[in-house]
Amino acid sequence: MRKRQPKTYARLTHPLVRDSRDEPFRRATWDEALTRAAAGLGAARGAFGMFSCARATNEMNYVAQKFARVVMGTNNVDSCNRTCHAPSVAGLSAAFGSGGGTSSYEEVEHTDLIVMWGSNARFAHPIFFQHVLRGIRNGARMYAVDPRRTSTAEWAESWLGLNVGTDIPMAHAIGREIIHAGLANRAFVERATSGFEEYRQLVEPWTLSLAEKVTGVPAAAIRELAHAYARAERAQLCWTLGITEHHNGTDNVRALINLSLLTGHVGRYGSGLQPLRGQNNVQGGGDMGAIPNRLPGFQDILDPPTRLKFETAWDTVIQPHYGLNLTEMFEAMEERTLRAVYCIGENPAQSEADSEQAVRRLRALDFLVVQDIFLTKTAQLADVVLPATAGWAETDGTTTNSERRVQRVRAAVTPPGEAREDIDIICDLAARLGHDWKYADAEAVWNELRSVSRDHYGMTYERLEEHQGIQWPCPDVARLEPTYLHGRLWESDPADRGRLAPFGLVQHDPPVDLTDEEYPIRLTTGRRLDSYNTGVQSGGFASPLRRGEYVELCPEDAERYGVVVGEEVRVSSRRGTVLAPVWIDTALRPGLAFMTMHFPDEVDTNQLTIEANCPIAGTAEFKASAIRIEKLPAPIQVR
Ligand SMILES: Nc1nc2c(c(=O)[nH]1)N[C@H]1C(S)=C(S)[C@@H](COP(=O)(O)OP(=O)(O)OC[C@H]3O[C@@H](n4cnc5c(=O)[nH]c(N)nc54)[C@H](O)[C@@H]3O)O[C@H]1N2
Ligand SMILES: Nc1nc2c(c(=O)[nH]1)N[C@H]1C(S)=C(S)[C@@H](COP(=O)(O)OP(=O)(O)OC[C@H]3O[C@@H](n4cnc5c(=O)[nH]c(N)nc54)[C@H](O)[C@@H]3O)O[C@H]1N2
Ligand SMILES: [Mo]
Repeated sequence: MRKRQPKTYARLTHPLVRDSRDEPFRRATWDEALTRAAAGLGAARGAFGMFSCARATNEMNYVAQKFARVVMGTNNVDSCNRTCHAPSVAGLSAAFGSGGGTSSYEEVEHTDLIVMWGSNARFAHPIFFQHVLRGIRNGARMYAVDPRRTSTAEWAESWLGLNVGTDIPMAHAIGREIIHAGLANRAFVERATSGFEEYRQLVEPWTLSLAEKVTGVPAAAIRELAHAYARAERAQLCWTLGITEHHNGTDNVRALINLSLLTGHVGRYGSGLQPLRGQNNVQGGGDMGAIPNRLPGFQDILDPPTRLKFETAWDTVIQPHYGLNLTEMFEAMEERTLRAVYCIGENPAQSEADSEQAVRRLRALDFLVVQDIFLTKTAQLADVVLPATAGWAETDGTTTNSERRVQRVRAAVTPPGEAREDIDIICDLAARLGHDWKYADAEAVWNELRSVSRDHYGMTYERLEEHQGIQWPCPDVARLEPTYLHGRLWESDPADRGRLAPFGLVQHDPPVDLTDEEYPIRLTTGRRLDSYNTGVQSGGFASPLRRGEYVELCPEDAERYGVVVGEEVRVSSRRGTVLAPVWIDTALRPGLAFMTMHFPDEVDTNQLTIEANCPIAGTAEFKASAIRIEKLPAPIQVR
């Protein structure tokens, strides 16, 4: 067996440039690198896109989107939120008008029921999971809905091991059962929602026995979850990528939200909806406007008074239409209408579905600037590489977590070499392109944001310090709002209740990449506790836990293929082939395999995944590919 050591990346310590892509990089001064970057980007006005960093601060994301909108005149700005929770934001916005998770971590400790749906929080959100465990200790019951019996599921009272991509049948059957058992919260449905009758008709065919057939979960277990959720006094429904990373991710999210509307488990202390966001600041990146359809404060670009407010504040003209999202920017590269990219702290060469295609598109750009803390595979494709300080521990500012809590972060260690803060680099580039923004420090950026975003206005740095972080919305400098959103839905006066929350009328739509005789195994991909995303940031430390990449199979499948732990096999999908050693895991069932995205330099899992995107959110179906596994011929014995 070949020994696979995860690749380690060295921190970037000085700028790198090259005259053509065939040449190696050479070290450059900041002045030369910035002049080149400004020339290359400036020449691409009208065909420019920006990827902004979900790990860097709010202040950095605010300045980055301002660079795209003011300096480059475009709304083409996005981040890895697109590969991840964009369907949650789209689904929650459609239902409630705002895309944030509705409750706080504290409420998870004071609830009666926790449903972890398509979420392996024990591995991926270990801090949040501490709150879950406290909730369980306080008497909450927990259910896990996941094709794998994950480490999270091991803590649950009941594990519903559904087939990949059958969440809508499961949710609809739960909804139907709640209605038929007379457990719907009729009063809430009437006062706060719209479209109930259509929803009732939509879910009517989804009997427990039909759902059992489609999902593979026994009818009795589905019924039990339906009754437990509807009868609970307070309930938290948490979901993550098992729901969103599908070609119909937004529909999946709507199907879950429907259950909260049916039971009134939203808008009250202890009852809510929690999409656990991915990176430390992916919530903040979107809030700061580093997305193509929203200005800072999650304000709609299509709204003329909103645009006017920002045009006045920034002395500019804002394009009156949505920009391209990350997925659409990659498509525009193919069509050659997007010619230059400024990529800050993202590694799409390894994180995009069908990575071979993504790399080909990045290579074909006229100009690529990468600003990162490591020389990633994406950076290796660039014309100019700019070394940044890390948003964590090397930079002052704020970040916003999954419960919408804005918290201060501080520079505590000296950055390596000539690395500079993201904000300073962006501002220097802006200045070279004719926009002289003067920010004394991160707080000055934050105060500019406060002046244009009502939801953030009440959060001065001083108050953030005093309260150890504050959740948005916080429009008032003297008051704090409730920890949960949408309390208005419970108001007795219809005028205070505002807009009704519509049921999502969504249909089951199985994964695009069908399994068949040639590709008989369903591959789902995700995370392990010991590694982070494309491995750039977590590859550098030794861990007894980290065992590199494997294709994980259940014992029955391993036996069927005649393979043992550590044996290298060929894994192929309709898009590509990789070699990976086998791991045997009883968390899986026959016909289901699991791989991570953590070791792309050793095993490039995303050569296998399919770029089938959710038409509403642009998120790819990372969670469902069809593969085949082939045993390699025995090596020739040399005597
Ligand atoms: N240790 C660690 N933590 C991380 C990260 C990391 O790389 N490493 N990355 C961060 C990021 S960016 C994110 S977005 C989050 C992601 O956090 P999670 O979403 O919890 O992580 P995943 O492992 O990608 O997927 C979650 C689960 O979805 C299940 N699943 C697959 N298909 C389906 C399906 O069809 N239906 C259902 N119901 N479930 C399904 C998988 O079996 C898996 O257990 O984690 C964050 N935290
Ligand atoms: N097969 C498969 N693929 C997936 C997924 C999956 O579940 N399965 N999940 C998807 C998801 S949810 C996500 S979020 C994406 C993640 O995809 P990416 O965001 O492309 O991958 P990361 O490895 O998180 O890259 C983060 C980069 O940010 C840099 N960085 C960190 N901090 C800073 C900073 O302060 N400033 C700057 N300038 N740079 C910084 C790091 O060095 C690193 O290069 O992957 C997606 N791809
Ligand atoms: Mo993510």
